[in-house]
Amino acid sequence: MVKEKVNRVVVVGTGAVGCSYAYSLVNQGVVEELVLIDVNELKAEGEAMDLNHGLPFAPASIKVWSGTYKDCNHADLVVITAGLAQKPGETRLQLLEKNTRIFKQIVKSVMENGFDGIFLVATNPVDILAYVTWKESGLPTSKVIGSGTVLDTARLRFSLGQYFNVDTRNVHAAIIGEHGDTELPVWSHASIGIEQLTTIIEKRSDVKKEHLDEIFKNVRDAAYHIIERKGATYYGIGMSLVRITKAILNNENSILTVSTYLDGQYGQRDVYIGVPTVINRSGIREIVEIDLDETEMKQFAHSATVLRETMSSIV
Ligand code: 6V0
Repeated sequence: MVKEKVNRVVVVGTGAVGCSYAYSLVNQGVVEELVLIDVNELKAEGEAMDLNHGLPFAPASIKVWSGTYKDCNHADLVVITAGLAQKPGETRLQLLEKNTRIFKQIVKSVMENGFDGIFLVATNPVDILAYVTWKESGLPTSKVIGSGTVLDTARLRFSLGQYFNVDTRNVHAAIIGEHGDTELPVWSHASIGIEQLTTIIEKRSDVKKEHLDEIFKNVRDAAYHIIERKGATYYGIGMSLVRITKAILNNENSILTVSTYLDGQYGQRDVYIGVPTVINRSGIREIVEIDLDETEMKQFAHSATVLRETMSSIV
């Protein structure tokens, strides 16, 4: 009998982010098999037990277990959320050295077991750790994806939805660049429903560019604000990772601002950074190169330079 192919996702790192992702995945019925791995084996085991007890209420049947790197052999997607989290006042880039060491070990263990699927990286600094994952894995760039500015874009869409009092899903706007302090909003291509934001600003005296700048600042600094209050951020990223997972496993050709490798696009080379990309079952199908205005282009180049400089110290 031919064994039917099932979608298997392996999550490495069952901390707050990994578990929020797993919980959201189970609740949305996205995969058939979910494997949890953590250096703290008991934690992974406990999380698998807890998730299993909710399965009678899940929308689809799913097998969840705490596993080992051997389980990566048949995995379609390995999602890495392992590592150390950002401490209050600590920048994402400061986490770099500690998490790079952890990543090299994890990627090696995954690859040693014959993995030939797609890596999705969430650990910070995500752009750099996606680059490290690509280098260490030897996989093509299309198969190594960072969560990039998908969460930041979601935060912007939520905040603009609040500002204009419309459904956040009708807000079309994006944050690109580093997932961090040098990221930027692409105001030149934002729209509310099908109306360009630039037109709305010209037309409506109550909508001011200063308000939008303030919204962006709050989005950019959202992680700091949340960490000050509750110590970590995890639900938003958990759901962002599920969104990317669906785009991959359901072969959606969705456009999401993930972190991907640039090889000349946007005038940049040899850097992983958040840009709009078309994602499907093969991973990154293509990078969408939108025409940025002059200011945006400069900001983007600055963001890429900061990432490349930081990376050169470790890769
Ligand atoms: P956490 O709750 O401390 O969980 C981390 C987990 O990783 C723990 O369970 C550890 O035991 C485990 N771990 C550590 N080393 C290893 C290893 N070698 N192998 C396997 N597991 C290991 O952290 P949290 O889940 O809150 O955050 C995880 C990462 O996600 C951090 O780097 C955050 O900064 C990052 N985030 C990324 C976001 C994004 O938009 N990309 C958003 C929020 C957080």
